[in-house]
Amino acid sequence: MSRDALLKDFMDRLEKTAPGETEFHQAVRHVVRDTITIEKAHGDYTAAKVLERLTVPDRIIGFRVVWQDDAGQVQVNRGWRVQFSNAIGPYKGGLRFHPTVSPSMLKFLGFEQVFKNALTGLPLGGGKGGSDFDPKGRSDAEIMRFCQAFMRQLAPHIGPDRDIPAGDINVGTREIGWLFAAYKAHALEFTGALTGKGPSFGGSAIRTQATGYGLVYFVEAMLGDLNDDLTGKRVAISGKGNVATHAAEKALARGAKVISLSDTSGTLWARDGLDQDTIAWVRSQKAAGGDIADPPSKALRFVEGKTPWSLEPDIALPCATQNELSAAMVQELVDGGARIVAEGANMPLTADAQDKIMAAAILHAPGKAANAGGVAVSGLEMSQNSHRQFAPAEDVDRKLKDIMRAIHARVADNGREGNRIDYVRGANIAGFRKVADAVTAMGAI
Ligand code: NDP
Ligand code: 2IT
Repeated sequence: MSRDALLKDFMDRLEKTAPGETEFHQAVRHVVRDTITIEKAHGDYTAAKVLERLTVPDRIIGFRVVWQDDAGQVQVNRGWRVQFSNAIGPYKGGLRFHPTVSPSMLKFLGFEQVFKNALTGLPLGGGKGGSDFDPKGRSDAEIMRFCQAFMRQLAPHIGPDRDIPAGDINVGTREIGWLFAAYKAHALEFTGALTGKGPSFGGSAIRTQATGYGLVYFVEAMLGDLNDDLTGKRVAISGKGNVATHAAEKALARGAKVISLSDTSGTLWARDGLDQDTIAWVRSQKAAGGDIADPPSKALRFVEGKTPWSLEPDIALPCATQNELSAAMVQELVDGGARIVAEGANMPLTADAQDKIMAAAILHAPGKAANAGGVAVSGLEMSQNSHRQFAPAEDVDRKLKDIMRAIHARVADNGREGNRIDYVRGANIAGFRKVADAVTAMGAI
Protein backbone atom coordinates (compact mmCIF):
# COMPACT_ATOMS: atom_id res chain seq x y z
CA MET A 1 0.00 0.00 0.00
CA SER A 2 1.27 3.53 -0.77
CA ARG A 3 1.79 6.04 2.01
CA ASP A 4 -1.30 7.98 0.94
CA ALA A 5 -3.44 4.83 0.97
CA LEU A 6 -2.12 3.85 4.42
CA LEU A 7 -2.82 7.37 5.70
CA LYS A 8 -6.34 7.38 4.29
CA ASP A 9 -7.11 3.99 5.79
CA PHE A 10 -5.77 5.12 9.19
CA MET A 11 -7.66 8.42 9.17
CA ASP A 12 -10.93 6.81 8.01
CA ARG A 13 -10.79 4.54 11.04
CA LEU A 14 -9.84 7.37 13.43
CA GLU A 15 -12.64 9.59 12.14
CA LYS A 16 -15.12 6.77 12.84
CA THR A 17 -13.90 6.20 16.39
CA ALA A 18 -13.47 9.91 17.24
CA PRO A 19 -16.17 11.58 15.10
CA GLY A 20 -16.29 15.36 14.76
CA GLU A 21 -12.99 16.01 16.57
CA THR A 22 -11.60 18.20 13.81
CA GLU A 23 -8.59 19.73 15.61
CA PHE A 24 -7.57 16.28 16.84
CA HIS A 25 -7.87 14.79 13.33
CA GLN A 26 -5.77 17.66 11.94
CA ALA A 27 -2.95 17.06 14.43
CA VAL A 28 -3.00 13.27 14.02
CA ARG A 29 -3.01 13.45 10.20
CA HIS A 30 0.27 15.38 10.14
CA VAL A 31 2.08 13.00 12.48
CA VAL A 32 0.72 9.83 10.85
CA ARG A 33 1.58 11.12 7.36
CA ASP A 34 5.24 11.31 8.37
CA THR A 35 5.45 8.16 10.48
CA ILE A 36 3.13 5.48 9.10
CA THR A 37 5.70 4.10 6.66
CA ILE A 38 8.24 3.99 9.50
CA GLU A 39 5.79 1.97 11.59
CA LYS A 40 5.16 -0.40 8.68
CA ALA A 41 8.89 -0.84 8.01
CA HIS A 42 9.55 -1.77 11.64
CA GLY A 43 8.18 -5.21 12.54
CA ASP A 44 8.01 -4.55 16.29
CA TYR A 45 6.20 -1.22 15.84
CA THR A 46 3.70 -2.84 13.47
CA ALA A 47 3.06 -5.77 15.82
CA ALA A 48 2.65 -3.41 18.77
CA LYS A 49 0.17 -1.22 16.78
CA VAL A 50 2.06 1.82 18.02
CA LEU A 51 0.21 4.51 16.04
CA GLU A 52 -3.19 3.04 16.83
CA ARG A 53 -2.29 3.11 20.53
CA LEU A 54 -0.73 6.58 20.44
CA THR A 55 -3.88 8.11 18.95
CA VAL A 56 -6.10 7.06 21.85
CA PRO A 57 -5.44 8.85 25.16
CA ASP A 58 -4.75 6.72 28.21
CA ARG A 59 -7.80 8.42 29.73
CA ILE A 60 -9.86 11.62 29.73
CA ILE A 61 -11.01 12.89 33.09
CA GLY A 62 -14.04 15.16 32.78
CA PHE A 63 -15.78 17.09 35.53
CA ARG A 64 -18.17 19.88 36.44
CA VAL A 65 -16.76 23.04 38.01
CA VAL A 66 -19.24 24.94 40.20
CA TRP A 67 -18.31 28.32 41.62
CA GLN A 68 -19.93 31.57 42.73
CA ASP A 69 -19.45 34.89 40.93
CA ASP A 70 -19.12 38.25 42.69
CA ALA A 71 -22.89 38.73 42.62
CA GLY A 72 -23.34 35.44 44.49
CA GLN A 73 -24.73 33.67 41.40
CA VAL A 74 -23.82 30.03 40.89
CA GLN A 75 -21.77 29.44 37.72
CA VAL A 76 -21.21 26.06 36.09
CA ASN A 77 -18.28 25.22 33.78
CA ARG A 78 -16.80 22.06 32.32
CA GLY A 79 -13.26 20.89 32.99
CA TRP A 80 -11.09 18.10 31.61
CA ARG A 81 -7.64 16.56 31.87
CA VAL A 82 -6.52 14.44 28.95
CA GLN A 83 -3.81 12.07 30.22
CA PHE A 84 -2.53 11.13 26.80
CA SER A 85 0.56 8.98 27.26
CA ASN A 86 2.91 8.24 30.15
CA ALA A 87 5.10 5.91 28.07
CA ILE A 88 8.31 7.86 28.77
CA GLY A 89 7.46 9.75 31.98
CA PRO A 90 4.58 11.17 34.03
CA TYR A 91 1.84 13.06 32.16
CA LYS A 92 2.99 16.65 31.60
CA GLY A 93 1.33 19.58 29.86
CA GLY A 94 -0.52 22.83 30.37
CA LEU A 95 -3.99 23.94 31.43
CA ARG A 96 -5.98 26.28 29.19
CA PHE A 97 -8.98 28.39 30.22
CA HIS A 98 -10.88 29.55 27.12
CA PRO A 99 -14.47 29.30 25.90
CA THR A 100 -13.32 27.23 22.89
CA VAL A 101 -11.80 24.48 25.09
CA SER A 102 -13.38 21.08 24.31
CA PRO A 103 -12.28 17.43 24.48
CA SER A 104 -11.20 17.63 20.79
CA MET A 105 -9.08 20.71 21.47
CA LEU A 106 -7.42 19.11 24.49
CA LYS A 107 -6.88 15.81 22.65
CA PHE A 108 -5.03 17.64 19.85
CA LEU A 109 -2.93 19.55 22.38
CA GLY A 110 -2.24 16.43 24.49
CA PHE A 111 -1.30 14.41 21.40
CA GLU A 112 1.16 17.08 20.22
CA GLN A 113 2.55 17.32 23.75
CA VAL A 114 3.52 13.63 23.76
CA PHE A 115 5.93 14.14 20.83
CA LYS A 116 7.09 17.60 21.96
CA ASN A 117 8.02 16.28 25.39
CA ALA A 118 9.86 13.33 23.82
CA LEU A 119 11.88 15.79 21.70
CA THR A 120 13.12 17.64 24.80
CA GLY A 121 15.15 14.57 25.78
CA LEU A 122 13.61 14.72 29.28
CA PRO A 123 11.54 11.89 30.81
CA LEU A 124 8.13 13.52 30.35
CA GLY A 125 4.86 11.96 29.14
CA GLY A 126 2.14 14.08 27.57
CA GLY A 127 -1.20 15.52 28.67
CA LYS A 128 -3.33 18.67 28.52
CA GLY A 129 -6.25 20.05 30.44
CA GLY A 130 -8.44 23.04 30.95
CA SER A 131 -11.91 24.47 31.02
CA ASP A 132 -14.41 26.37 28.90
CA PHE A 133 -14.27 29.12 31.58
CA ASP A 134 -13.73 32.58 30.04
CA PRO A 135 -11.71 34.86 32.35
CA LYS A 136 -12.40 37.94 30.16
CA GLY A 137 -14.36 40.48 32.17
CA ARG A 138 -14.07 38.45 35.40
CA SER A 139 -12.64 40.00 38.58
CA ASP A 140 -9.44 38.68 40.18
CA ALA A 141 -11.54 37.25 43.04
CA GLU A 142 -13.77 35.39 40.56
CA ILE A 143 -10.77 33.92 38.72
CA MET A 144 -9.27 32.81 42.04
CA ARG A 145 -12.52 31.14 43.13
CA PHE A 146 -12.74 29.45 39.73
CA CYS A 147 -9.15 28.14 40.06
CA GLN A 148 -9.95 26.77 43.54
CA ALA A 149 -13.14 25.06 42.32
CA PHE A 150 -11.34 23.65 39.25
CA MET A 151 -8.52 22.20 41.37
CA ARG A 152 -10.98 20.64 43.84
CA GLN A 153 -12.00 18.39 40.95
CA LEU A 154 -8.57 17.88 39.37
CA ALA A 155 -6.43 17.35 42.49
CA PRO A 156 -7.14 13.63 43.03
CA HIS A 157 -5.81 12.89 39.53
CA ILE A 158 -2.46 14.71 39.57
CA GLY A 159 0.78 14.52 41.56
CA PRO A 160 4.55 14.91 41.11
CA ASP A 161 4.97 11.35 39.76
CA ARG A 162 1.56 11.06 38.12
CA ASP A 163 0.58 14.16 36.19
CA ILE A 164 2.09 17.65 36.45
CA PRO A 165 0.03 20.46 34.87
CA ALA A 166 1.38 23.93 34.02
CA GLY A 167 0.03 27.06 32.30
CA ASP A 168 -1.22 27.73 28.78
CA ILE A 169 -3.63 30.31 27.33
CA ASN A 170 -5.09 32.41 30.17
CA VAL A 171 -3.26 30.38 32.81
CA GLY A 172 -0.09 32.20 33.93
CA THR A 173 1.98 32.44 37.11
CA ARG A 174 -0.89 34.07 39.02
CA GLU A 175 -3.38 31.31 38.21
CA ILE A 176 -0.77 28.60 38.89
CA GLY A 177 -0.31 30.14 42.38
CA TRP A 178 -4.04 29.82 43.10
CA LEU A 179 -4.20 26.34 41.60
CA PHE A 180 -1.12 25.19 43.52
CA ALA A 181 -2.49 26.45 46.85
CA ALA A 182 -5.72 24.54 46.24
CA TYR A 183 -3.74 21.40 45.30
CA LYS A 184 -1.61 21.69 48.42
CA ALA A 185 -4.71 22.05 50.60
CA HIS A 186 -6.09 18.84 49.06
CA ALA A 187 -2.89 16.76 49.17
CA LEU A 188 -1.71 17.97 52.59
CA GLU A 189 1.80 17.90 51.12
CA PHE A 190 4.15 20.38 49.45
CA THR A 191 5.25 18.69 46.23
CA GLY A 192 6.00 19.89 42.72
CA ALA A 193 2.64 18.78 41.32
CA LEU A 194 2.42 21.88 39.11
CA THR A 195 5.10 23.83 37.25
CA GLY A 196 5.24 27.51 36.42
CA LYS A 197 4.98 28.31 40.13
CA GLY A 198 6.17 31.63 41.56
CA PRO A 199 9.87 31.71 42.48
CA SER A 200 9.03 32.09 46.19
CA PHE A 201 7.24 28.73 46.31
CA GLY A 202 9.23 26.33 44.18
CA GLY A 203 9.02 27.85 40.70
CA SER A 204 12.06 27.73 38.42
CA ALA A 205 13.87 30.83 37.29
CA ILE A 206 13.22 31.51 33.56
CA ARG A 207 10.05 29.32 33.35
CA THR A 208 7.89 32.38 32.54
CA GLN A 209 10.23 33.42 29.74
CA ALA A 210 11.17 29.90 28.58
CA THR A 211 8.77 29.30 25.69
CA GLY A 212 9.47 32.64 24.00
CA TYR A 213 13.21 32.59 24.70
CA GLY A 214 13.44 28.95 23.58
CA LEU A 215 11.64 29.80 20.35
CA VAL A 216 14.25 32.44 19.55
CA TYR A 217 17.11 30.04 20.45
CA PHE A 218 15.58 27.51 18.06
CA VAL A 219 15.35 30.10 15.26
CA GLU A 220 19.00 30.99 15.91
CA ALA A 221 19.90 27.31 15.47
CA MET A 222 17.96 27.28 12.16
CA LEU A 223 19.79 30.39 11.00
CA GLY A 224 23.10 28.95 12.20
CA ASP A 225 22.53 25.98 9.91
CA LEU A 226 22.36 28.52 7.06
CA ASN A 227 25.48 30.34 8.34
CA ASP A 228 23.30 33.31 9.20
CA ASP A 229 22.04 35.03 12.37
CA LEU A 230 19.25 37.29 13.65
CA THR A 231 21.04 40.59 13.23
CA GLY A 232 18.78 43.06 11.44
CA LYS A 233 16.15 40.43 10.53
CA ARG A 234 12.55 41.66 10.36
CA VAL A 235 10.55 39.45 12.74
CA ALA A 236 6.73 39.51 12.75
CA ILE A 237 5.09 38.08 15.87
CA SER A 238 1.39 37.42 16.53
CA GLY A 239 -0.15 37.37 19.99
CA LYS A 240 0.54 39.60 22.96
CA GLY A 241 0.68 36.99 25.71
CA ASN A 242 3.39 35.09 27.51
CA VAL A 243 4.97 33.43 24.48
CA ALA A 244 4.69 36.41 22.11
CA THR A 245 6.12 39.06 24.44
CA HIS A 246 9.04 36.93 25.62
CA ALA A 247 9.88 35.94 22.04
CA ALA A 248 9.80 39.65 21.14
CA GLU A 249 12.02 40.56 24.10
CA LYS A 250 14.63 37.92 23.24
CA ALA A 251 14.57 38.51 19.46
CA LEU A 252 15.16 42.21 20.05
CA ALA A 253 17.98 41.46 22.51
CA ARG A 254 19.60 39.24 19.86
CA GLY A 255 19.66 42.00 17.26
CA ALA A 256 16.45 41.44 15.31
CA LYS A 257 13.89 44.11 14.41
CA VAL A 258 10.50 43.05 15.84
CA ILE A 259 7.82 44.62 13.66
CA SER A 260 4.60 43.41 15.30
CA LEU A 261 2.62 41.96 18.16
CA SER A 262 -1.14 41.35 17.91
CA ASP A 263 -4.33 40.26 19.63
CA THR A 264 -7.79 39.14 18.64
CA SER A 265 -8.77 42.66 17.60
CA GLY A 266 -5.77 43.66 15.47
CA THR A 267 -2.05 44.19 15.00
CA LEU A 268 0.36 46.59 16.66
CA TRP A 269 2.64 47.55 13.81
CA ALA A 270 6.11 49.02 14.40
CA ARG A 271 7.64 49.93 11.06
CA ASP A 272 11.03 50.69 12.67
CA GLY A 273 10.81 47.93 15.24
CA LEU A 274 9.51 47.67 18.80
CA ASP A 275 11.70 48.64 21.75
CA GLN A 276 11.82 46.90 25.16
CA ASP A 277 9.68 49.65 26.76
CA THR A 278 6.88 49.05 24.29
CA ILE A 279 7.04 45.30 24.90
CA ALA A 280 6.81 45.98 28.65
CA TRP A 281 3.81 48.28 27.98
CA VAL A 282 2.05 45.54 25.99
CA ARG A 283 2.68 43.09 28.83
CA SER A 284 1.29 45.45 31.45
CA GLN A 285 -1.81 46.22 29.31
CA LYS A 286 -2.45 42.48 28.96
CA ALA A 287 -1.94 41.87 32.70
CA ALA A 288 -4.45 44.63 33.49
CA GLY A 289 -6.98 43.18 31.03
CA GLY A 290 -6.59 46.23 28.77
CA ASP A 291 -6.10 46.46 25.01
CA ILE A 292 -3.16 47.69 22.89
CA ALA A 293 -5.19 49.88 20.56
CA ASP A 294 -3.73 53.13 21.90
CA PRO A 295 0.07 52.71 21.77
CA PRO A 296 2.35 55.11 23.66
CA SER A 297 4.42 56.29 20.67
CA LYS A 298 3.67 57.84 17.27
CA ALA A 299 6.09 55.37 15.68
CA LEU A 300 3.54 52.61 16.39
CA ARG A 301 0.20 51.96 14.73
CA PHE A 302 -2.60 49.66 15.83
CA VAL A 303 -4.37 48.33 12.76
CA GLU A 304 -7.74 46.87 13.64
CA GLY A 305 -8.74 43.52 12.13
CA LYS A 306 -5.31 42.99 10.58
CA THR A 307 -2.82 40.14 11.08
CA PRO A 308 0.98 40.67 10.95
CA TRP A 309 1.64 38.43 7.94
CA SER A 310 1.49 41.05 5.18
CA LEU A 311 4.25 43.17 6.78
CA GLU A 312 6.97 41.46 4.69
CA PRO A 313 8.92 39.88 7.54
CA ASP A 314 12.01 37.72 7.04
CA ILE A 315 10.85 35.56 9.93
CA ALA A 316 7.29 34.91 11.13
CA LEU A 317 6.60 33.71 14.68
CA PRO A 318 2.92 32.86 15.19
CA CYS A 319 2.50 32.92 18.99
CA ALA A 320 -1.27 33.35 19.52
CA THR A 321 -3.37 30.24 18.99
CA GLN A 322 -4.26 27.23 16.80
CA ASN A 323 -5.35 27.74 13.18
CA GLU A 324 -4.54 31.46 13.22
CA LEU A 325 -2.78 31.32 9.82
CA SER A 326 -4.77 30.50 6.68
CA ALA A 327 -3.34 29.45 3.30
CA ALA A 328 -3.90 33.04 2.08
CA MET A 329 -1.75 34.34 4.93
CA VAL A 330 1.02 31.87 4.05
CA GLN A 331 0.82 33.26 0.51
CA GLU A 332 1.28 36.77 1.95
CA LEU A 333 4.42 35.55 3.71
CA VAL A 334 5.72 33.94 0.52
CA ASP A 335 5.00 37.10 -1.49
CA GLY A 336 6.75 39.19 1.16
CA GLY A 337 9.92 37.08 0.96
CA ALA A 338 9.76 35.30 4.35
CA ARG A 339 12.38 32.59 4.87
CA ILE A 340 11.35 31.07 8.20
CA VAL A 341 8.08 30.35 10.02
CA ALA A 342 8.65 29.03 13.54
CA GLU A 343 5.66 28.18 15.71
CA GLY A 344 5.42 29.59 19.23
CA ALA A 345 1.76 28.58 19.33
CA ASN A 346 0.58 24.99 19.03
CA MET A 347 -0.65 24.17 15.47
CA PRO A 348 -1.10 27.80 14.35
CA LEU A 349 -1.41 26.79 10.68
CA THR A 350 -4.69 25.49 9.26
CA ALA A 351 -4.53 22.23 7.30
CA ASP A 352 -4.62 24.21 4.03
CA ALA A 353 -1.88 26.53 5.27
CA GLN A 354 0.27 23.48 6.10
CA ASP A 355 -0.16 22.16 2.56
CA LYS A 356 0.66 25.57 1.13
CA ILE A 357 3.83 26.03 3.17
CA MET A 358 5.08 22.53 2.29
CA ALA A 359 5.09 23.57 -1.34
CA ALA A 360 6.87 26.87 -0.62
CA ALA A 361 10.56 27.56 -0.11
CA ILE A 362 10.01 28.57 3.52
CA LEU A 363 11.62 26.69 6.40
CA HIS A 364 8.81 25.72 8.76
CA ALA A 365 9.56 24.73 12.37
CA PRO A 366 6.55 23.08 14.06
CA GLY A 367 5.53 23.95 17.60
CA LYS A 368 6.45 20.53 18.94
CA ALA A 369 10.09 21.46 18.30
CA ALA A 370 10.20 25.26 18.34
CA ASN A 371 8.02 25.94 21.41
CA ALA A 372 9.32 23.04 23.53
CA GLY A 373 11.41 25.40 25.70
CA GLY A 374 8.49 26.02 28.06
CA VAL A 375 7.87 22.40 28.90
CA ALA A 376 11.62 21.76 28.98
CA VAL A 377 12.09 24.32 31.76
CA SER A 378 9.02 22.82 33.43
CA GLY A 379 11.01 19.56 33.42
CA LEU A 380 13.93 21.40 35.03
CA GLU A 381 11.50 22.82 37.64
CA MET A 382 10.37 19.26 38.46
CA SER A 383 14.00 18.22 39.01
CA GLN A 384 14.67 21.23 41.24
CA ASN A 385 11.55 20.43 43.30
CA SER A 386 12.60 16.77 43.69
CA HIS A 387 16.08 17.83 44.84
CA ARG A 388 14.65 20.65 47.00
CA GLN A 389 17.00 23.09 45.33
CA PHE A 390 16.70 26.29 43.32
CA ALA A 391 18.88 26.81 40.24
CA PRO A 392 20.04 30.34 39.36
CA ALA A 393 18.63 31.99 36.23
CA GLU A 394 21.95 31.81 34.32
CA ASP A 395 22.13 28.03 34.83
CA VAL A 396 18.55 27.47 33.69
CA ASP A 397 18.96 29.77 30.69
CA ARG A 398 22.13 27.93 29.65
CA LYS A 399 20.35 24.57 29.98
CA LEU A 400 17.40 25.93 27.96
CA LYS A 401 19.77 26.99 25.19
CA ASP A 402 21.46 23.57 25.21
CA ILE A 403 18.09 21.79 25.08
CA MET A 404 16.85 23.91 22.14
CA ARG A 405 20.11 23.24 20.26
CA ALA A 406 19.80 19.52 21.00
CA ILE A 407 16.19 19.51 19.76
CA HIS A 408 17.36 21.25 16.59
CA ALA A 409 20.05 18.62 16.09
CA ARG A 410 17.58 15.74 16.64
CA VAL A 411 15.10 17.25 14.20
CA ALA A 412 17.80 18.02 11.63
CA ASP A 413 19.16 14.44 11.84
CA ASN A 414 15.72 13.05 11.03
CA GLY A 415 14.62 15.72 8.56
CA ARG A 416 17.64 16.56 6.43
CA GLU A 417 16.96 16.11 2.72
CA GLY A 418 20.05 17.09 0.72
CA ASN A 419 21.02 20.56 1.87
CA ARG A 420 17.53 21.39 3.19
CA ILE A 421 15.87 20.41 6.46
CA ASP A 422 12.22 19.37 6.56
CA TYR A 423 11.60 20.42 10.16
CA VAL A 424 8.03 19.12 10.34
CA ARG A 425 8.99 15.64 9.17
CA GLY A 426 12.17 15.60 11.29
CA ALA A 427 10.25 16.54 14.45
CA ASN A 428 7.49 14.01 13.84
CA ILE A 429 9.93 11.18 13.17
CA ALA A 430 12.31 11.95 16.07
CA GLY A 431 9.45 12.31 18.60
CA PHE A 432 7.68 9.22 17.27
CA ARG A 433 10.72 6.94 17.41
CA LYS A 434 11.43 7.74 21.04
CA VAL A 435 7.85 7.09 22.18
CA ALA A 436 7.43 4.09 19.87
CA ASP A 437 10.53 2.40 21.30
CA ALA A 438 9.15 2.80 24.83
CA VAL A 439 5.66 1.56 23.92
CA THR A 440 7.11 -1.44 22.09
CA ALA A 441 9.51 -2.34 24.91
CA MET A 442 6.72 -2.44 27.48
CA GLY A 443 4.56 -5.03 25.72
CA ALA A 444 0.84 -5.24 25.09
CA ILE A 445 -0.80 -3.43 27.99
P1 NDP B 1 -1.61 33.90 26.72
O1 NDP B 1 -2.94 33.67 27.33
O2 NDP B 1 -0.53 34.49 27.55
O3 NDP B 1 -1.74 34.80 25.40
C1 NDP B 1 -2.50 34.44 24.30
C2 NDP B 1 -2.62 35.67 23.44
O4 NDP B 1 -3.00 35.30 22.14
C3 NDP B 1 -3.68 36.64 23.96
O5 NDP B 1 -3.13 37.91 24.05
C4 NDP B 1 -4.78 36.60 22.91
O6 NDP B 1 -5.37 37.83 22.62
C5 NDP B 1 -3.99 36.22 21.70
N1 NDP B 1 -4.86 35.55 20.73
C6 NDP B 1 -5.70 34.53 20.92
N2 NDP B 1 -6.31 34.23 19.77
C7 NDP B 1 -5.83 35.10 18.85
C8 NDP B 1 -6.04 35.30 17.48
N3 NDP B 1 -6.89 34.52 16.80
N4 NDP B 1 -5.35 36.29 16.83
C9 NDP B 1 -4.48 37.08 17.51
N5 NDP B 1 -4.25 36.92 18.82
C10 NDP B 1 -4.91 35.97 19.48
O7 NDP B 1 -1.15 32.49 26.14
P2 NDP B 1 0.31 31.93 25.83
O8 NDP B 1 1.18 33.02 25.32
O9 NDP B 1 0.75 31.13 26.99
O10 NDP B 1 -0.01 30.90 24.65
C11 NDP B 1 0.01 31.27 23.27
C12 NDP B 1 0.20 30.01 22.44
O11 NDP B 1 1.44 29.39 22.79
C13 NDP B 1 -0.86 28.93 22.60
O12 NDP B 1 -1.02 28.25 21.37
C14 NDP B 1 -0.21 27.97 23.61
O13 NDP B 1 -0.75 26.66 23.52
C15 NDP B 1 1.23 28.02 23.12
N6 NDP B 1 2.23 27.59 24.08
C16 NDP B 1 2.31 28.14 25.34
C17 NDP B 1 3.30 27.73 26.21
C18 NDP B 1 3.50 28.36 27.54
O14 NDP B 1 4.47 27.99 28.22
N7 NDP B 1 2.66 29.30 27.97
C19 NDP B 1 4.25 26.66 25.85
C20 NDP B 1 4.13 26.22 24.47
C21 NDP B 1 3.14 26.66 23.66
P3 NDP B 1 -6.49 38.51 23.52
O15 NDP B 1 -5.70 39.20 24.56
O16 NDP B 1 -7.21 39.41 22.57
O17 NDP B 1 -7.33 37.37 24.04
O1 2IT C 1 2.05 23.73 25.19
C1 2IT C 1 2.92 23.63 26.09
O2 2IT C 1 3.99 23.04 25.89
C2 2IT C 1 2.67 24.27 27.38
N1 2IT C 1 1.64 24.91 27.54
C3 2IT C 1 3.65 24.11 28.51
C4 2IT C 1 3.47 22.80 29.21
C5 2IT C 1 4.26 22.61 30.48
O3 2IT C 1 3.98 21.58 31.13
O4 2IT C 1 5.12 23.41 30.83
